[in-house]
Amino acid sequence: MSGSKRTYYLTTPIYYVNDAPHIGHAYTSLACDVLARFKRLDGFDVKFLTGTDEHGQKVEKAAGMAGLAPKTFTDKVSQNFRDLAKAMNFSNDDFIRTTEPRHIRSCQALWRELLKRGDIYLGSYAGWYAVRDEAFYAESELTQTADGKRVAIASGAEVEWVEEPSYFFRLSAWQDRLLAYYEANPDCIAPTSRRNEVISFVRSGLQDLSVSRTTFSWGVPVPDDPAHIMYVWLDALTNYITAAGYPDTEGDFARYWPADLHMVGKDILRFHCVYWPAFLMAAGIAPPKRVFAHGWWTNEGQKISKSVGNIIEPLALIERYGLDPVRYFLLREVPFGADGDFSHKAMITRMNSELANDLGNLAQRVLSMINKNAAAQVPAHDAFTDEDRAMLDPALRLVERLRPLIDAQAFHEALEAIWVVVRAANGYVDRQAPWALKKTDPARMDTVLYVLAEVLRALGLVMQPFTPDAAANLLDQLAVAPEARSFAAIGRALISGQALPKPQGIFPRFIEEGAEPAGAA
Ligand code: ME8
Repeated sequence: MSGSKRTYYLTTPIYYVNDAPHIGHAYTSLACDVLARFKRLDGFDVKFLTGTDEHGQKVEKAAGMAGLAPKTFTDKVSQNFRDLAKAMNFSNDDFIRTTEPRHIRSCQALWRELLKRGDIYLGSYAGWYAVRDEAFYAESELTQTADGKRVAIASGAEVEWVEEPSYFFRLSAWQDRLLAYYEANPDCIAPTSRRNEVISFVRSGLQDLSVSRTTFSWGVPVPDDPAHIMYVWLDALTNYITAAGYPDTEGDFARYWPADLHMVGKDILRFHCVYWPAFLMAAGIAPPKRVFAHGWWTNEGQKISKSVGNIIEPLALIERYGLDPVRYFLLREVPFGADGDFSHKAMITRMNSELANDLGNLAQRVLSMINKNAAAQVPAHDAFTDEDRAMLDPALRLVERLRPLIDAQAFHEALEAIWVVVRAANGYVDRQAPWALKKTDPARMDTVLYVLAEVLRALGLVMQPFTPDAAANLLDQLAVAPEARSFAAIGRALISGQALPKPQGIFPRFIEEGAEPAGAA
């Protein structure tokens, strides 16, 4: 154990392997990655988990369509999600697959615990099931389409009638305790609109939940009754404790559980905020501290779907715009929690006006002036004027400003807070006009450039979670030592006389094809 370091355990949903990863998957994991990096830089002992959800009818069907045995299929498709994590520069500490032995052991241990405590009983199920959502629906949650199909109102997924022997989880018995848990933990579901949605769903009454299936076999066998496999959501949710070491409740489990945050899309709120805390409380395990449900992306105004054929592939975006601009865009464009629309026009505007013009140009101007006029060294400085202080202080206090915003998952506000400083620095350069001071007052020019170099250092530090490569590049150009890049090192000011490398751009402009001068390329 690493002593007294505060821990922070956060998770992404584990993604179904029936599909190739798309922008929505990248988005959730990106938000977690930024949080994980922020917390590590802020001195926390972080555990960041992601992975793949590989059991259930939906995956079994997809394997069948691909003409492969489920295990062969899931081995192949799970790798796509690992590749995505690498391509997006995600810093996850673990990648869990629900087909792993550690997970099967964990699910079966949880099952035994629930059975022992009387919260699981054998019965039979007759009702509606949507394979696409892997969810049971009550009659009142369904509607009929124009062509006579029965679909879930919430998701539009088609349902089928299922009748089979089934184990049930006594969810109905947990209604009051769930409501008491929400009441006692005001931050356990965010944003507030989602919290209200969950509370009103639970208030409306809960029915016992079918937690096993017998009509197919791709799942975790129920202990001592292998004709049943566990309902895929009971299996999937359990991943969060498996990765913390369950059923061993010492070591990592004692250190990291309860999780600080489950990040999810709004589509899977009920599973995480109703079923999951009920399963855990029923097994005598503490529920997670917080679930944040973010919004959904559409593509140029349209719902993203395989059948429409408008899936946005993260790899194609990265290839076109570069990784860090894509990471920046996704968290800057839309208030985190709300739905958002992806458009190439918006991507290019953010990339060019904010990254290239505001921050990229600032760094380029300052670093090349230092290179040319301050002997390629961190400049010397005199006492700071009030204007220098008014520039420096908010920059050096950015981490304090960002902490509560990151804890609230308000990534867009965090970036806006950083940009307040970026814009102030551009204004400061214009007003101080260091190029003009070169002849009239070179010592003052040095001080101004020193202030700006310090501001760039602060910006480089706080941009690390969002745009890790570009931030590292900026800090390299300021010769900030690797051990001086944590947030605790914000007070380690640049030392005058330190040699600096030759400047290079950090955020290139995006030039649209066809926008080049005629004859170019
Ligand atoms: O639900 N916009 O897996 P899944 C934003 N296996 N986010 C999106 C999105 C979009 N258009 N589309 C998908 C499952 N997502 C289960 C989870 S967890 C114990 C089991 C993201 O592959 C969003 O995070 O269908 C959503 O919750 C998740 O992908 C669903 O991924």
